[in-house]
Parts: sequence; structure tokens; C-alpha cells
Amino acid sequence: MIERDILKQTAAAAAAELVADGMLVGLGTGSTATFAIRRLGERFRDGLRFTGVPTSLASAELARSFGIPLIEMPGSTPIDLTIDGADEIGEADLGLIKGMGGALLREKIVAVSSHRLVIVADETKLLPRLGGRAPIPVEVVSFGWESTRGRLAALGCRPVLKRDAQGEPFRTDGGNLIMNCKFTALSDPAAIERALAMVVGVVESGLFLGLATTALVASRAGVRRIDRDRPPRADG
Ligand code: A5P
Repeated sequence: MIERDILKQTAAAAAAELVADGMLVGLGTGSTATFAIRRLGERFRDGLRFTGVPTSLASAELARSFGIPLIEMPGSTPIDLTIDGADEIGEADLGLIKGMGGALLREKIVAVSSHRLVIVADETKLLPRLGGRAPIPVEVVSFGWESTRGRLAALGCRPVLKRDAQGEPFRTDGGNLIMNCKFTALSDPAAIERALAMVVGVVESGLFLGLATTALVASRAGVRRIDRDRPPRADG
């Protein structure tokens, strides 16, 4: 295994230890979250009992392969804890860019419904502030997507349609498209999140602000834990 994967696995294993019997657990998507689901699968086989809420069809399939019971999304019961990865983490307030794996919509629905959102990552994802090094993935409906792209570009970013391994437009689990929007600077992420939400044709953006409560970031020195209080959200 390459060193970066070992670090992802180390962070993911630390997060899996936070799960206790009887919990409702959000299961993230992406390579780091996959390590967490695998570790949780091992713990399930060792007798830990919990129910998973998967954020993608791929994560559901993996969890099911370990026999973990799943529900799609609870109506009013909050999820105790969600473990997910991120493309960029701002250390100052645990603001996140997520969604390069294409599952941001379900991830965000699960995140806002979770008491605790634990982000697992290797150290390359951590920046002092959310810096816009990663583009912001934005899920858009496919109807009229080129006109939506134009409205996104008018916000001052460079939107690029995400494609799959065959070069075809990537489809999310919900059948939508993803535009990766590179902003030159992210001086006010909250203003950008609001502006993206206002664009006609946009379903959701990969800016996750005020949602993460803990980051577990692995480096050669070990796993660093960063905790933040979660500010109240109007939609949370
Ligand atoms: C999936 O849609 C994403 O939000 C992932 O959580 C994010 O892209 C991080 O993925 P990796 O753990 O594969 O880097």
C-alpha cells in the first residue's frame, strides 16, 4: 500500500473506534471513507451492532458485503455520527470542500442530519483556511446544463464538467451532473455557498460550512484530532 493510503487507513481506523453499540452511523463516500467502512465491517463481524446510513450506492454495497444493516435515510431520528472524507479541510473552522467523488448531495443531506460529522483524511487535505486549492464540485440537473455552466462562470469561477473513466459525463446516484468550479480565491466561502445555491439549475454545492465537528488527520507523526463546536444552522 502506498504511504498516503496507509495514512488514510490510519485516520479511518481512529474514526471507526468512535462508533458504539446501538448507533445510527452515516457512512461516507470516497477512498478514505471506504477504509472506515471496511474497519466498521470488521468491528461488526466482531460483534459491534449499529445501523448504517450510506451516502452512495457504492458505500451501501460495501457495507452490505459485511452484513451491516442499512436504512436509506431516517425521517426525524438524527444520525448519531457520520464518518466521511473531504477534498479540503480548513483548520480554522473545519470548513470543507467535498464531492470530488461525486456523492456530495447525499453526503450533505446526511451531514446536516448528523449530531457529529467526523472527517477523516491524510495531512495533504488540511490547510490553515479553506483556500480553494480544490475546485468546488457543484451538482447540477442535466436539463440545460450548458446554460447553468454559463451562470456558474458568471460568478467568477471556471466550471469543468466531471467525466467518468470512459470520458462520458459523470452521472451522480441521483442522475445529475457535476461541474467542478475552480475559484481563484475563496476569501468568503459562505458568500460563495449562498451564491452557488441561488444559481438556477444547481442542486447543491460541495461547500460544507459549519457542519464538521471533528477532523482526524493522519501524518507520519500520528493522528491529529481537531474538534470544533457546531454553530446552529437554519437548515440543520
Ligand atoms: C465523495 O463525494 C467526496 O466527498 C469524498 O469524501 C472526497 O472527495 C474525499 O475523497 P477521498 O477520500 O477519496 O480523497
